[in-house]
Amino acid sequence: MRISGLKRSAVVATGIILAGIHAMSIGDTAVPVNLALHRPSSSSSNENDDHSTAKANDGNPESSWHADDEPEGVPDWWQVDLGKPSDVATCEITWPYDGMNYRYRVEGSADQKKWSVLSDQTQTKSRAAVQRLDLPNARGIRFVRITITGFDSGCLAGISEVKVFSSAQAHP
Ligand SMILES: [Ca+2]
Repeated sequence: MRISGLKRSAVVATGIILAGIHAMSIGDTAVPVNLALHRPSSSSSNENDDHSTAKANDGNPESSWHADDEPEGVPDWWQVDLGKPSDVATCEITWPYDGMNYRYRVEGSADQKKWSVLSDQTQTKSRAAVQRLDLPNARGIRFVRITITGFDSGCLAGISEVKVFSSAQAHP
């Protein structure tokens, strides 16, 4: 735990020279750590390199992953590897289009074999570009997968940004 704490703090405190213990206390108590940032990602399909899977967790809401639109009628998904099992508390998804309805499901797994539904948004009417979800049952989650089950005509299957947090501090 001590080693992982130092690693997280090192990321948060980039550019700031601090003693190890001091940095750890700042990282663990004050600044929420996005567990998904720059972690390895994969997807069902990919439109092109400009909209690669990595664009959905590069920290930039202006860049986005786009799925290929073929074959039609098959749900597309995007997945991130957090690197180790974590107790996840919240997830924030930013869609490429504001004012459009995306329907989706968030699933989690420790091993990519057994998956559980962390949040079912397949019936949502929301048109908010930024969706913040509480995930009360996300224990020991290493892989987070978002499956897009439907969306308004005029937009496409894709994600601008996914953030995953292990504490309630996630909400800005
Ligand atoms: Ca992005």
